[in-house]
Amino acid sequence: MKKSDVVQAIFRQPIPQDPKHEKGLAFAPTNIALVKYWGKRDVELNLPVTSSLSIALLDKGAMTTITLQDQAYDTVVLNNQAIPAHSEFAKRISQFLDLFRPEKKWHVHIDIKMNIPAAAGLASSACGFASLMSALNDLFNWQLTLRQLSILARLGSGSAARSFWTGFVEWHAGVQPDGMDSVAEPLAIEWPMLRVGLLTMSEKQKPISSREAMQRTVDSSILYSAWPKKVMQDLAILKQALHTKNFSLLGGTAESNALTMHATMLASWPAVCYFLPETIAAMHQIWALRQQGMELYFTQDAGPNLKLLFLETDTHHVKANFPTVEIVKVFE
Ligand code: 2P0
Repeated sequence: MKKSDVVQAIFRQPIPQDPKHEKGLAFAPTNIALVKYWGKRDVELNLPVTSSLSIALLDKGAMTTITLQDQAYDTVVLNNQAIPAHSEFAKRISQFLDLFRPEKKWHVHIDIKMNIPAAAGLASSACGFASLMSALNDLFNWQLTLRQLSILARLGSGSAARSFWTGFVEWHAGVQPDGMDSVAEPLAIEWPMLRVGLLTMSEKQKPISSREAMQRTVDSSILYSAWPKKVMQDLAILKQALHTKNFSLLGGTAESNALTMHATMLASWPAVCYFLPETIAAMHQIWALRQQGMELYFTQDAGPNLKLLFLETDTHHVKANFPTVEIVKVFE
């Protein structure tokens, strides 16, 4: 099954190619997985081995503007910087656009503004592809549903499937080979006291992309066989924590899930290690604070930075212990 087959199955008719507005514009929030997506059962369609569950960061994400242009190529600007056409990033975007223009009749100028560090493990591809997909939908007035947008954005980047909603979002792994059931949906649970703290150790480009690291883990880590079981358990416990508003259970489950994911990576060969000395030092600081009774947990994605998880009542403690932390509300 190819990506273009999925696009065809969703549109069911020739894709409308006439823009309805001068510009397509959309914002998508980035999302932080509390139970992670790590490993694909279908590399072409970005179909995951397991389901995952994330929380959206309300006002952190990507704003994408698409304008048609009278050129035979696309241009991409990220945070006011032109991206070279031959770069991996620009090629990935153009190939994604090709799915929606079988005859290559149109080309676009894409302006992406992200208020998160790109490629430092802060899910920039998630909000990037989600906002790109929504902006295309806006430009051509395709009137796709959020479910359809989630499936289509997943073809660009797996975690983008979860970036169409705020709050808690579950991406169902699905079982169908065409991935029509591998779609995200929001959970009807709010937790206004919940806070996420972004603890940035490095904004440098990561040493290995999450896509490559994920594949290497699946291909070479002996620990990977335990991962689906761990995710299944953690998803059940996390949902229980959400329903009962048990913060220790939420924090502990998210932290343990992230550490297990990184353990599977460390057992890959060559080893995938996203920890910097500063990452480990911060972990020890968090564990020491927990020993003193503070309800503070962390999660970590494919980068050296940590995301702190805590409740509003601990905000001043967190700020006092981590002066550089950027605190983000996750509910209005
Ligand atoms: C997640 N990550 O659940 C996990 C945890 C990183 C660590 O999804 O190849 O950029 O585009 O499907 O979505 C990052 O991987 O990978 C990711 P592709 P993606 O958030």
